[in-house]
Order: sequence, then C-alpha cells, then structure tokens
Amino acid sequence: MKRVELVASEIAWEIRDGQTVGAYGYNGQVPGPVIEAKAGEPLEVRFTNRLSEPTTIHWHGLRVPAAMDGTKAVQPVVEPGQTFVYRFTPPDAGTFWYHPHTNESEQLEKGLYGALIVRGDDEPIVDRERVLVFDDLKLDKRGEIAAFGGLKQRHDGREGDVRLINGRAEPELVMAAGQVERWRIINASSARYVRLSLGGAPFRIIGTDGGLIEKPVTVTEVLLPAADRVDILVGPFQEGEGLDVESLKYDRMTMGRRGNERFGTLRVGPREASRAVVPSRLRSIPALSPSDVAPNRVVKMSVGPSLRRGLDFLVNGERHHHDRPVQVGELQVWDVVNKSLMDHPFHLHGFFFQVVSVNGEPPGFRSWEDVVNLPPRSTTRIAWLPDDRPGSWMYHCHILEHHEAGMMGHFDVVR
Ligand SMILES: [Cu+2]
Repeated sequence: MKRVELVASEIAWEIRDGQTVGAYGYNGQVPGPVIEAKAGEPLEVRFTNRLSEPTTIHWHGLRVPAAMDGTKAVQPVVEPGQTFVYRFTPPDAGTFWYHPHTNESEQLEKGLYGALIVRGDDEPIVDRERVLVFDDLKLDKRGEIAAFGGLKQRHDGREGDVRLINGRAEPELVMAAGQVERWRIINASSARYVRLSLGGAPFRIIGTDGGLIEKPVTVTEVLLPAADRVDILVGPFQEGEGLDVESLKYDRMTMGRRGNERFGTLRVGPREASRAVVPSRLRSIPALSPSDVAPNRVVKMSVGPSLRRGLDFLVNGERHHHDRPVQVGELQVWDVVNKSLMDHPFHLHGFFFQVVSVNGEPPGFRSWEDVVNLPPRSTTRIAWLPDDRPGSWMYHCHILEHHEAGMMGHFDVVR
C-alpha cells in the first residue's frame, strides 16, 4: 500500500523569479506533488482541505471505483478543515492527473492540479524522464489572478497570457546531447489547446491518455486539447541546439485569437552516453469494435443563445443532461456529435475509450483515451466497455467554463 498526504491551501505561487501571485496549491506548490504509483498496487491519498471553500479531488483518467471519482455525484464535498481518504488501486500504467471537481473553473486556474504517474512492468528504457504540466494563467494589472466571468470567458473558456510549464513561466529545460528523454505531458489549462511543437524537430509519440500505444509514431507536432496527455520521446539532439517548446497557432473558433506562442525553451548541453532502448513494438491494443458497427447511443453537444445566461452549453438539448444507464459488460458505441461551430474536448470519467472514427475516417493509430477533441460540426464515434464498476459517472466538455455552463451528461453504470 502506498500512502500519500495531500493538503490544499492558499499559497504564494512563484511563477518566475521574484514574481508571486496569490493562489491555491497542493502541499504548498503548483503543480501539486507528482504522485508515483504502480499498476496493481493499492494507493491511499489522505486529503485535507485547508482552503476557505469546499473542494473534492477527481483522479483524471484513472479507472477507480465510482465512489472514489471525486465528483459531487458520488461524495459529499470536503468542507474547509475536513479530511477525506481516497483509496483505489490504479489498474493501468500511464500519465494521469488530479484536480478538483468542485468549483473547478476557479480552483484549477488558481493552481490546484498535479500529475499522477502509474508505472507498469514493461516500459521503454530512456535516459531521463520528465513530467511537464502545461498551463496558462490570466493575471490582472496588479499581477494577481484576474476576476472570473464575462461572456467572452463563457464562450471561449478562460485563457491567459502567462504560459507555464510545471508552474513556471517559460522555463528553460536542459538536456544532454545524444540522449533520449521521455516527456509525460499534461495540459492542465482551463481551456487552451496546446498544439505542441519543438521548433519543428521530429519527436516520437509513445503514449496517450490510457498508456502506451502499439508502436512509436514520429511527428513534428501533436494537439493537446484541455486535459489531454501525451507521452513523447525527445532527442537525440546535437550539443548547442536550442529549441522552442511552443504551441503553434490553432483556431478553435473562439472570439480571442492567438498565433504561435512559447511555453519554454530546450537547450542541449554537452553529450552524454545513452542507454535508451525503445522497442519497435510497445504494446498490443485489440480493437474494441469494428468500424462499421451501429452506434447504440448519440451524444449531441451544442451551443445556443440564452436570454437569461447569454449562451447555453448543452448535451442532447439540456444543461447537465441526465443520460440513460449503461449495462456492465455491454459494449458501448457512441456517436459524439458536435453540432456547434467551435471545438470541444470530450472527457469520459472512469473508463477508457477507443476512437473508432472521426467523420467516418479512422484515426491515425489506435489508442486508449479519456479525452478526445471534437472539431466543429463533426461526429466522433467512440467505443468503450463498462467493466464491473457500477455507480454514478459522467462525461463532459473539459473546457471548464463549458462544463460549468452545463455541457455534461450524468449516467449510471448498472449491473
Ligand atoms: Cu466545450
């Protein structure tokens, strides 16, 4: 049994040398501590809330029992001063994260998030591993976290001009020439999409939300919508190279627009020996569903005008949709339809799915996911198998402001 203590409290967050902002942190830091777990080994997290508002912790991507999912659907909130003990056994190796599921649009922005790494027996051997949590922060003129709300923020989701890796604005990373590193990347932003590029240099994708993929895929960029993760192999590079760790321009059809933006830099130092061994075959992922199978559910995400609220974010025409139950062991094939004119990152709690097709086209490679981007006016077919963890679950858009505005569905898994 692995035991971890987490305490949420108000902190001074040092986003760069000499610049701090009033924020929230787990164990006094942003991101919270990296929680290291082993697949199949029980984990106990004793969480104490020292904030002046209630909170809960959601274990994003982990296939936990329903009662441990950290939403208000399955547990009472943890009030100020209270302690709650989360207990579960992570079944899968991969790059996961934890964050509040109560007033999340404010609590995540203020700094409550951290990585949870689950290790398996059979991982590629690399020279070094880094966990890199991307985020952005919106500050006001005084340099404090800006006020929340407004129609633009409701429409676009909240983005900020301070771009952070591991809680620091545009840090410099240094790696040795000749070596290969594994970067576990988490996008903890409220809304921002990171279209990750390393100055155009190729890198290899080896894992996604639900762990390793079948074989490395070489790319020069990868899109991480809010809440998404990717594991990549970086290098080898030549000594003296300098690369921008940046997000390329991506238009998700928001009111605000951005160009290429830097999150950090990578400097390549003196050469060191490499012991990296990356097999050509990482894992096997059998297809859950043939691509021509008929869907047994349609989930429609839409955005519409509202007299009272300005804009409504809906699933199947309602805010905070109550969807039909799902039977344990019955293959789910869902058509997730984005009727709106903007992108939304769809997140399913507690279960991995496979993307079967996007507008009828199969994805580039098979993978396990808990977040998938839904392009404007598109249909994404996903397949997933509810294993025996009955209870209340949910899916939602992971642009936190859209989620809060009602773009979510509740459903039960029943025996
Ligand atoms: Cu959305």
